[in-house]
Amino acid sequence: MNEAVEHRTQVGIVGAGPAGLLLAHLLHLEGIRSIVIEARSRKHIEERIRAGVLEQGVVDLLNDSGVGDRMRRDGMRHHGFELCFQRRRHRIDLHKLTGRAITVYGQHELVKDLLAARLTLGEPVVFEADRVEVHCLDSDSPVITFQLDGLRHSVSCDFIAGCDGFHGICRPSIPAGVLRTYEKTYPFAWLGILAEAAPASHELIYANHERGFALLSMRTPLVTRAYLQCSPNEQLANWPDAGIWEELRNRLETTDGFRPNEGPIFQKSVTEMRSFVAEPMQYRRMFLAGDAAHIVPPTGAKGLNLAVADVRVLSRAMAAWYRSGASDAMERYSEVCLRRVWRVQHFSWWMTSLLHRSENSDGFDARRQLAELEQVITSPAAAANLAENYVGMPFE
Ligand code: FAS
Ligand code: PHB
Repeated sequence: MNEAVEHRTQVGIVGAGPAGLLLAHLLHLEGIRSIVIEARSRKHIEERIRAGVLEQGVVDLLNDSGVGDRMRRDGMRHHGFELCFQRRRHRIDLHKLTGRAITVYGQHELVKDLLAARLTLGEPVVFEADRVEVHCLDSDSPVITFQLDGLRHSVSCDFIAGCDGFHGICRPSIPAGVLRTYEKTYPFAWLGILAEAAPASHELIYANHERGFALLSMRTPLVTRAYLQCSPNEQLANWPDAGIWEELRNRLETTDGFRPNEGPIFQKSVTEMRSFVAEPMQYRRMFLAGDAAHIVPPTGAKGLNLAVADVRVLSRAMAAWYRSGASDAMERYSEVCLRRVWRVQHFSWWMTSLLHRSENSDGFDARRQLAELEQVITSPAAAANLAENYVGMPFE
């Protein structure tokens, strides 16, 4: 094997999703050098359609860190959303209940903003890195190696941030016996679409229906984002546009005549549903952040927001270490992040179990759900609990 090209940096970041790119940016603002190593192409990660809702705290962090310009211009600030059940819609007034709001802004747009900031600064991002591996995790200088254009590269770091998502290599590189993992799978998935159709509602609508869950969201005033509960191994070939619109109509129509606007569907995907946590979120000088450490069902719109919360904690802990050598924040990284992770795990599980119908569930579950939905729309305390979790708990 030909010799590797040697590099040295302070923080090696694996993965250029929201977690990796925002961490790199926050570290830059603290004067800390990093390199981001990404397996896919720039085009792929900028076009990968995923999350759509940002918590108030995340919006504030992005604005405060100087990457919020396009989000302020194109993002849609929402003061509420609607719950739809028994063919009636009921508004949850987030702003009245919490004084805060959410912003609808596609994750791929945020990735574009973070990448543009990184590249404008001339900071290193490696795309299409092959055979990425982490080494020397028990040393004070862990190493990331990768192949690029036939050349092997080796990056020595003070720290590694594993921001490589659920299917990445960092978490599995932690020695056996160190991690405790917690997992729950769900007997359904989400079929997601993007369509050239003006959203029929100016706010999101979450529907509990006997045929299954549906969500009407948006990306722009002319693009509808929508989801349908489907089976876990759904084949997109079984879902022509007409069938998708028929099912969305079935599940979202209300007695006052509301129905979704329809139009050409230009993106379809199936998202599996799982709850997952790996504890601790660190091993020696490697720290896991975002989906590399935890996964939530997307019902509560939390995956991306939790990733941001992790890297906010990690960047501050690293800044303290470089500033004064203090390591207590680094040592407490998992403990601090996991408090929010488990709060969000519960909320995401709760919202999923409130709105989805399992095929093998008996009538009890359906009636239980309707009773809880009735309570949420009639009890200010129940509505406030939902609203506080949905807009996002304040950062510690
Ligand atoms: P990401 O997975 O976004 O990024 C990880 C990055 O690491 C990727 O760019 C990947 O290419 C790279 N990588 C992986 N292995 C690597 C390796 N070996 N070497 C180098 N790079 C590597 N959340 C919501 O709130 N709402 C939603 O509607 C929603 N929809 C989703 C749909 C799908 C299909 C998926 C998978 C997730 C969805 N999520 C949703 C959750 C999602 O938004 C995540 O929470 C968010 O992407 C987390 O960001 P990261 O932790 O950066 O992980
Ligand atoms: C989205 O717009 O992609 C979205 C919105 C709310 C969710 C999940 C996804 O709960």
